[in-house]
Amino acid sequence: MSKKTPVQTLTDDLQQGRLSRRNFVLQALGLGVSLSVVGSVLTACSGGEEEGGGEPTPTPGADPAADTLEKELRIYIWSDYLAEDTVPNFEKEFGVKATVDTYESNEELIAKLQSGVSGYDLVCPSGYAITVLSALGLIEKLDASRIPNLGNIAATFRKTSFDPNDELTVPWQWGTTGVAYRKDLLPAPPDSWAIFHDKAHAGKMTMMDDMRDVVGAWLRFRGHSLNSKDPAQLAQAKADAVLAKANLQSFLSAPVKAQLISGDVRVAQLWNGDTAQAAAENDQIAFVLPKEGGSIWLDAMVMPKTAPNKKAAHAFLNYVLRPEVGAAISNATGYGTPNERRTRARRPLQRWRSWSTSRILAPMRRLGISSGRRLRRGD
Ligand code: SPD
Repeated sequence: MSKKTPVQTLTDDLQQGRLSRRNFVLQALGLGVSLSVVGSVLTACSGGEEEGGGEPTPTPGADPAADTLEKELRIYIWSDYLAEDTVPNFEKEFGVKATVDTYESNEELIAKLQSGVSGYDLVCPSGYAITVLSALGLIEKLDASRIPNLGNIAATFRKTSFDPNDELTVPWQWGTTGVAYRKDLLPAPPDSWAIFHDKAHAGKMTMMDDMRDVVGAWLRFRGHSLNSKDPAQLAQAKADAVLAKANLQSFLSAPVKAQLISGDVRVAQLWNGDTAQAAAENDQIAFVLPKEGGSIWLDAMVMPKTAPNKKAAHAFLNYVLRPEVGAAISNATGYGTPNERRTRARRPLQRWRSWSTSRILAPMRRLGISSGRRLRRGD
């Protein structure tokens, strides 16, 4: 009889109710299991124990404007994920001084929150990272009565796998992961993840500093699900990733934009919006979803349990859900807004015409991945 690995034992203990979700996460991370795998196991074993780590801290008053806000707000968010005036306009209108710090990966964010001393009021993880933060009891339920603009969110972005009861999250932006490339430095657009195995571009390519997206790309390359837990499929994805690594300049996410613009990098695994931002600086930059498929993801704002300024945090969430504020963020970032309320402010989105949702999602539809249904983690 084959012996169980420590991870299988943990998973069995979680499934059989011998281990709490929180202890599962702590022990699995201690064994070096990646966040994305931890998130997948938690989602697969969801049900029973309540997510969100218990009762919310009460926030008095039903009217968001009824009581005085704290004077400060601290936000921790991905780089290049706000419009220039999003925070200054909030500060002016609400009399709150806001600080924004940035990170480049979900792992960086989770490590900061696990340290227990972040002092942040709002953070913006991707779906699978929210599952992990929730199981660790690090995030707080939101007080919906303080966010009347929740009604502006399209149904597609509600009741997600990582927040099935809409208690923890306010969706921020959604996008896709594919390949950014320099049209003038390649003979033809790369149409497959195989480009990263091509020695002809060795030293001129990067993949992202993102375990889920890198492993996901190589799983898709072989026709497997992004959520595969099959050991043989994962071993093959690892072998493909190691093969690609020999050709990579580095593993780099948003900061690769500067190298794409300069031409130091000509092929980069990247998100559509960051690619659009780079293309605004250099029109030789384009984006493609490989024929094997990429990923579609959703990032959402959540409030850490330790947030010192909870009322100001709720006020900010309600503010960014105004249609014109959401549209301005999308205009600046090139990503999709989950806000479905129409606004004239959406017109400038034409700036991103070639990056439009329908254009980007067309190849996904051909692969049977439709934007018209609720998002599931890893779709
Ligand atoms: N510049 C902001 C990019 C945000 C990307 N978040 C998505 C991560 C998907 N793994």
